[in-house]
Amino acid sequence: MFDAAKLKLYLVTDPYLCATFGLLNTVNAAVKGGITMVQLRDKEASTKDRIGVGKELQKILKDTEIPLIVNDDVEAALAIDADGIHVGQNDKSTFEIRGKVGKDKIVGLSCETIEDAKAADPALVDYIGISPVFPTPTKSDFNAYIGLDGISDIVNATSLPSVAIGGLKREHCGKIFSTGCQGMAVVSAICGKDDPYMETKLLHDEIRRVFEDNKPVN
Ligand code: TZP
Ligand code: MG
Repeated sequence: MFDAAKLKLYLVTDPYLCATFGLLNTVNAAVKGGITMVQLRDKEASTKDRIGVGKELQKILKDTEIPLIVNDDVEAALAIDADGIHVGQNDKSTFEIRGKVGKDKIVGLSCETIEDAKAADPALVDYIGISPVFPTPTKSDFNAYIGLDGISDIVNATSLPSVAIGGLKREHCGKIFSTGCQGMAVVSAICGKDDPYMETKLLHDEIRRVFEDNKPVN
């Protein structure tokens, strides 16, 4: 049974943005700062390379409760026995993905519309990624951005837990969580920052503050 609390602060890695500080160093710092889940996302890499990086990430995550999710590449995810896989609407069907990874792996599915969310089958999918909230240079292949209001509409269209992504920064924490989704996923709010540990910690502390106050911040 997937624990939706893992979605709270979800780091999606970008090898190019992370290049200066290093991908592994960035994830290490983010783990210390308080991320709750991490996704290995590298659109250009080979399966072999993803397996190599994935294994290194598993060493970093070894003594933590932080799941490692692999973007798109089922073969790499299975080869390293990752915790799960994240796919988009244009990837293989979640029926096929679930068939390949078995019942125990986490399966995430990107959804850009209410229709996408309604079509996500809770028997096959563990969580949905709602995206993109705002325009972001980190992802270009999307139809329209959905804004904060759009998140609630998609949240309300499904019983699945959800994580919002796309242009999210610390100042959005309050509003993001008041939409009803369970988490925020970020790339550039952590990757490519001079101090990924501090950026993560500030995000983590802000999310905790939002939860403690139980009210949105401006
Ligand atoms: N999926 C939807 S938007 C996005 C992904 C991977 C990129 C988000 O990057 P950032 O830097 O957090 O805006
Ligand atoms: Mg994909």
